[in-house]
Amino acid sequence: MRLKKENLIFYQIYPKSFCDSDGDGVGDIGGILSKIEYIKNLGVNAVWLTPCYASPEVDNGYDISDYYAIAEKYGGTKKMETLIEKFHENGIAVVLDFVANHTSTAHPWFQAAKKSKDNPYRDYYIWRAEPNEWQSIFGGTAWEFDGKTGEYYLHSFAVEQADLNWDNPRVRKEMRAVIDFWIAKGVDGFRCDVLDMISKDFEKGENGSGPRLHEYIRELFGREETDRLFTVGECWSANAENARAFCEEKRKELTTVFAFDHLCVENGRFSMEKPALQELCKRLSEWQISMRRQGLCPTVFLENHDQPRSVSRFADDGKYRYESATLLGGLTLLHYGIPFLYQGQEIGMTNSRHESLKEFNDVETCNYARANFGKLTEKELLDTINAGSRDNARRPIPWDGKDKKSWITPYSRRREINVSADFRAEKSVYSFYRALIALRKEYACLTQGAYERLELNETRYIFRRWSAGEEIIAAFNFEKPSSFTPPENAKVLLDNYGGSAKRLQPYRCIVFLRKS
Ligand code: ISL
Repeated sequence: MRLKKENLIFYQIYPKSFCDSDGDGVGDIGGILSKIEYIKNLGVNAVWLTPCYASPEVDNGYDISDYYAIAEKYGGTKKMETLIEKFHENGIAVVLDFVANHTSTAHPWFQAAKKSKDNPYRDYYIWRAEPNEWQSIFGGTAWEFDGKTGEYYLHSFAVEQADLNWDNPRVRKEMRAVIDFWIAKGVDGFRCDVLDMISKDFEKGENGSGPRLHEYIRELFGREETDRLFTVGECWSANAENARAFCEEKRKELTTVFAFDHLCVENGRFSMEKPALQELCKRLSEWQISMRRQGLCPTVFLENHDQPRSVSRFADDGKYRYESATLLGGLTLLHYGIPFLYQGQEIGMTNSRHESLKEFNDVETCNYARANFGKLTEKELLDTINAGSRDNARRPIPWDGKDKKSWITPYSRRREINVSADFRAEKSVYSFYRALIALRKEYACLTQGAYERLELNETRYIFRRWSAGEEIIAAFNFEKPSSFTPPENAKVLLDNYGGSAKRLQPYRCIVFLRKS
């Protein structure tokens, strides 16, 4: 499969919570197979699957114990081969997750490494006699003492996720072999987990963006074997200044990056502050401008498996849920770049509300709860967790409103918000997403065309996209109604309200076309 990057439209699948085909409460490949039609019908042409390799699942698969095997509970490796084939038959490219920074401590490499200081696998990981002050992203120190050998190993995430030592050429060779193995199975690319963390800078005291980062990425993806791949690096350090270093074509590193500034995450996930929609639009717009100016192709996304639901975080998940969800769909699908939708976004799923800490599963959330128990009142603790927990994105997709066995407490609003209900509704979020994707395929100016911001203030955001002979103008009204002068000689292609465009109601999103 070889699609021009600007033409890609991704749908992200979190297999554990997508669709369960055998009733054991865990989503699986059989479930994904049964929903190919649903995915295809939406119009996307690529999927990214989060890890479903063999793993103790301390971090839901981001703690891999065998890079060469798909866990049996998901259906095993053969089933994955079938899935890749079926997606391809339907014109959908398949991107797998590549977890490069760490392995599970259950991985045979780590099991060998901790046997003794002179074990041949010792240097696959990062050991120190004395820990430094680095903190784990999931809370607490990033170093764990190993009593047997008397040294500490680095774990930037959970204790059970040991950081690999990429300065060791044998590690880099192993990781190239992993990539090549999955290429041979037919995958079209990789989403690379926390890729900017693989080179550490101990001198500067920075756990990432180290001096050899770009050398390592090139070594992985600058090869003939990897030439046709789509590669996207999850790079929290990526910004307008350094993006070129990651994804300028001639550098032979990555196709694109996931940067996070637009999601307004600087105060941490458990802050109760709700970012203004205007701020989201401002940052999205600035990212568009700087990436285009540099000839780079950005990703455009509002959700993934680590983020709360965008309708709850940036808009209104109550009275205006449909309008909010469709407006956010417009923001994702009408900008320049590669859109990524996250499962459930296409039916307007909101955050899930839970009144007991027992109903949360995510390791980061549980660590936060433990660390703050007694420091915050129970209500504060529950409120912050309900707003920010990664579990918001991980409650199983409610295909219908019925209760089923599931590995995690189900989505609290499943009876009201589910796929069957959305399909039956007069105002279907899925249908609007489908229409947006259809526009993206029909009008070349949306994929190839220029971008210009026409208006951005506390009331609304308006931009235009254009190329030879056609221009699309997209208007997004925020919470407060406003009066509007529709563009002249333009026809309405899509509208989440309908009726006169002279008054823009809360969360209205209208798309106009003007031909010249
Ligand atoms: O968003 C974050 C900071 O609070 C973290 O949740 C997140 O861990 C970070 O974005 C890195 O994410 C990736 O690597 C993690 C894994 O838990 C995430 O699911 C993954 O997307 C460790 O592999």
